Amino acid sequence: MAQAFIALGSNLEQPAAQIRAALAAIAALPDTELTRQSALYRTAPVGYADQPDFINAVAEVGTALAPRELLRRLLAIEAEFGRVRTFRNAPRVLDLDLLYYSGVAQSDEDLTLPHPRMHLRGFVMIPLAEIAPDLTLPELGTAGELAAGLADQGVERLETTS
Ligand code: PH2
Ligand code: MG
Ligand code: MG
Repeated sequence: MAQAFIALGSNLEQPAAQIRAALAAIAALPDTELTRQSALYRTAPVGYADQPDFINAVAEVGTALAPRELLRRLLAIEAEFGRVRTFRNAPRVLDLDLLYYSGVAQSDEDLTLPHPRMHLRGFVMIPLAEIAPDLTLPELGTAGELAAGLADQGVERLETTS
């Protein structure tokens, strides 16, 4: 089994409920086990500011699916949840990004691993550091170290249980 991390985000149509349902959909993937999940976080929009706050979370899975097959299934879950792609960084009911897959470093047109911008984003690194503070991004540092530098990005942990 490989270890992988997935970022979840939503800012439309009851985002917290979308994220909880998406975690269940990930747990139900074939040959895949949901091993850890972060709390839910309320986060200020990054990139395109004129849209509602997001709910974000990060999940860890153990999986026998290859990276591209896992990505294909994540995109299928997005579609099943009614994701409509309009413009870059637009509001969305569900975004599932493959962040990291153990032992894989690649920069392909359809999939770059580790995710090339994850270390800049508080809405990714702060939930990731909650469940995997020692995960090391080559040449960048650990998730815990990187998250500590992003504390000013408007990321608030929600105390409600999922
Ligand atoms: N996703 C984006 C762009 N901006 N901002 C927040 N707070 N959360 C996101 O998940 C997010 C974003 C593109 O995928
Ligand atoms: Mg994204
Ligand atoms: Mg995406």
